[in-house]
Amino acid sequence: MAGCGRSLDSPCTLALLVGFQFAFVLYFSLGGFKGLVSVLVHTTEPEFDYSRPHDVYTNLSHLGVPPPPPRNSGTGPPATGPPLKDCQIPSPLLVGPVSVHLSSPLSLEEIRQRNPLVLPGGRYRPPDCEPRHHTAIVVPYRNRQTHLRALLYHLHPFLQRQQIHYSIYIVQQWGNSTFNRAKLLNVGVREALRDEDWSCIFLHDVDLLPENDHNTYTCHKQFPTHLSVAMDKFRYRLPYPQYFGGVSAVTPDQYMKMNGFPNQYWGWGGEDDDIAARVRLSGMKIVRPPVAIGHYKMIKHKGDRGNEQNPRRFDLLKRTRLNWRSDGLNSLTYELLSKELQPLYTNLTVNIGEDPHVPQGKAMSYPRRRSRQTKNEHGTANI
Ligand code: UD2
Ligand code: MN
Repeated sequence: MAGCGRSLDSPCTLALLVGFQFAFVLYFSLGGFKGLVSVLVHTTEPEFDYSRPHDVYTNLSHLGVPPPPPRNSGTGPPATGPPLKDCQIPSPLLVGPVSVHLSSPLSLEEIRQRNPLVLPGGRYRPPDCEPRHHTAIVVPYRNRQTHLRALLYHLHPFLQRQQIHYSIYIVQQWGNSTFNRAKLLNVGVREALRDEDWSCIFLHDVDLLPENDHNTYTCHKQFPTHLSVAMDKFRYRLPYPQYFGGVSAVTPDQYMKMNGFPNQYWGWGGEDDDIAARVRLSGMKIVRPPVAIGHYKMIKHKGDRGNEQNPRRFDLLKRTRLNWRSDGLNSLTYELLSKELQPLYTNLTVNIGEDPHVPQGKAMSYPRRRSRQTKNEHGTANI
């Protein structure tokens, strides 16, 4: 070719060098190999700008009011209005990233005032459209008042914008025995299903706050879902592929199929991995929202008294394959001490029994139960 000699300063060699330099700069400005791949092979991962989040109460004043009922002629059965149209998918009220305030949440009364459409028991149904999803949110709980207020402040407006029919259940472990998260979840699922034919059940840590309202609190038809895929605590990455802790969701059918959750994990750890193993052993798999959507913040906290690391968790996990059919929903026993419809949640106080590995009398010093007529932390009497 004319002009393309063999010497280093030939125009061809120079053009080649400039070309390489340009490619090199482009490669790194696109974020290396990963970035290059995502540009060449167009990925469907959605993009959100988390640096400019919306207030979590945005659009709440736009929640529709129900159409007025038709006038009654005076005789005959009360008139019912025309059926509501189905809620839109996705909800037109969604805003994407929302800001999360972790410190000094409002009082329960102030939160109630900011959520006037929430009914006693922490229930909500969109007033102007027929919801397509019916979700119970079950929170295992003991002695985390500040976290509970932060969760309620955040979750109510978040869920109302999603236009779903929902209710929040706080399953409070009564007494001084070791905490048992998975057993409390079993109780919550069973009690919630006594109330209503929920199509989806969320298992929700009290200290996790979702950061993007496109992360809808609904279930996958076939498989259990793990929602908290990107937490600030783990630098917004999934810590390991089978991870199922934090926030997850099952349909009642999926829950029955895996025989619920284990009852034998007393203390911190292991139960989430057992649940993930049950999903696999019962022939299902875990599905997840994209990392860009499944953002959560966890309220920082120390370990709780009465929820020390469970030293038996590794042994238990080795036996999940043998135990999952006999330990779970079909072996669940508990005593429901009270059920109260609080303004922002349904409170279930339950006696789930004692950790069999802690000798009696060595449990932590919570006030022991004298009679069934005790006061709980909400100041209401347990019946
Ligand atoms: C991780 C998991 C959690 C669970 C736990 C091991 C994440 C984000 N979460 O949480 O799902 O698998 O490890 O058991 O990875 N709780 C109380 N009172 C107590 C103790 C616990 O209410 O005294 C409840 C509360 O809802 C809390 C949850 O149990 O969020 C999990 O306990 P944690 O927050 O102490 O454990 P953590 O953050 O290591
Ligand atoms: Mn936590």
